[in-house]
Amino acid sequence: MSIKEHKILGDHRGKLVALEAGIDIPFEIKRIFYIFGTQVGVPRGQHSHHAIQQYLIAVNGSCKVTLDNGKVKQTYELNHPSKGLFQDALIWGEMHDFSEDCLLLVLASEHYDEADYIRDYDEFKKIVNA
Ligand code: T46
Repeated sequence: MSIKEHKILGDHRGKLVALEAGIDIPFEIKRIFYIFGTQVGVPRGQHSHHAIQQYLIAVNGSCKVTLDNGKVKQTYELNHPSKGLFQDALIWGEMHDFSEDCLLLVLASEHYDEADYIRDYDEFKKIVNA
C-alpha cells in the first residue's frame, strides 16, 4: 500500500480530479462517507474489516493514516486532494493528526455492515496471523 498521486485536471477556472471505479479505485464503489469536525488529538478508525476495502482522500486539510497488516505498521500523510490511499480488507487502520479543516472522504467497496468490523486488536492479530 502506498499513496497514489492522481492526475490534476482543470484549466484557468480551477482544478479537478476524476476517479473511476475499477480504474483509479481498485473496486466498485458501493458507499461513500466523509469525516469532518474532528478534534485535535482524537484518533478515529482503530479497526479492520473482514472484507470491506476502502480508499481515503483528504479532500480538504490533512490527516495521517496508520495501516497495520499485523506485522508491519506504516504511517501515511494525506494532505492534498490529489492523493489517495487504498486500505485493503484485513488491514488495521487508524486515522489521526487531523487538521481542524480536514474533510476525509472514504470510498468503500460494500454497504455499511457492522458485522464486517474487527474492533478488537487481539482478534485482528489472531485472524491475520492464523
Ligand atoms: C474507517 C474510518 C475512516 C454508519 O451508520 N454508516 C457508515 O457507513 C459508517 C462508516 C458509520 N456509520 C455509523 C456507525 C457509528 O455509529 O457512524 C458511527 C461512527 O462510525 P465509526 O465509529 O465506525 O467511525 P470511525 O471514524 O471510527 O470509522 C469510520 C469507518 O467506520 C471506518 O471504516 O475506516 O471511518
